[in-house]
Amino acid sequence: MKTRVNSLLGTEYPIIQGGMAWVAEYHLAAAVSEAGGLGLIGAANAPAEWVRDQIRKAKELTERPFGVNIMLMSPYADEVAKVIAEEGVKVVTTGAGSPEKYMKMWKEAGMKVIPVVASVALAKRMERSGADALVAEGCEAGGHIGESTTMTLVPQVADAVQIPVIAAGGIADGRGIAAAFMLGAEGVQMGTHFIVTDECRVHENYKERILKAKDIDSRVTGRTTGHPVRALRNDMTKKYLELENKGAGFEELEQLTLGGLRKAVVDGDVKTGSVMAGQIAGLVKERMSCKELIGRLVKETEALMKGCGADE
Ligand code: TUI
Repeated sequence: MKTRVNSLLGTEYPIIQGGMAWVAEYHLAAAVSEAGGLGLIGAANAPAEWVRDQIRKAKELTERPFGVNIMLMSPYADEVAKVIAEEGVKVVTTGAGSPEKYMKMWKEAGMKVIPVVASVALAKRMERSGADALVAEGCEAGGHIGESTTMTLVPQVADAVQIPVIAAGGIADGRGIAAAFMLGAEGVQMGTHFIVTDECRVHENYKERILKAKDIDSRVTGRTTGHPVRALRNDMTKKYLELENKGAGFEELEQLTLGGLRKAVVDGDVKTGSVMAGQIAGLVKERMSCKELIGRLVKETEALMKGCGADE
């Protein structure tokens, strides 16, 4: 499992943990990096000083490289963008927008910049503006999503750019990783499976909801508002979709999800909170440490890649 992504990130394996809002805090990020992947701290909607504190705490737990994910719709995005450069973070990934305006500052700080894209058009734009690699995220992913599936997006992005492509959305085991490689990716980003690891400090109810999820248990809310979000079905998604079908407006729908992720992650309210997770939740059946998970992923992938020229 050696690709251009390992050398770019300075990690043992080309496996990135997604920068999940509220979920991806420093304990998880440091554990993933210690296990040979790239851990990410999810800055989400948090203020810049919270992010600075998280970075410093992660550094106390690991000397290995880790990154920060910036959610570009955050009101604090500008400040967070500066803080991560000041703190010497090695890798930044971005979501829910275009990070062009920060690119010069980050490159001057020697950072590796990896925008998450959901289209070929944005992929090309990001390459032109100096991105080092891309995460091509299909709509099987949890949270805020684009239109295309991983199966269709990854090969089209891989054909459109020269920089390495990291596949995300719908990957939780070695079969998914090997498949992503076949589609032209040189690395993967995974979220859902990392939520149930021992080092991930979300509420037990959140983990249990993922472990019990079936293949058809996720729902996409917010298609009508232009902010589609995938989460596991519950009272909240049911009500949201009913209202959406009745033509409810943005304000009314927003009331249903306001603070919903915090409610699920911190308070364990998986009935009315927002249990963001990918479609692959149905495949996630076991808890383990980040080290065990990454060890298994690597073993499974390498077994499948034998005969594909990987070790020849
Ligand atoms: O960003 C994500 N996933 C997220 S962000 C998030 S925080 C949130 N919380 C509550 C409600 C809504 C969001 C939860 N999950 N993934 C990366 C991603 N980026 N997926 C899709 C995109 C994307 C979409 C459109 C990136 C760029 C884009 O267009 C930008 C442009 O300017 O063309």
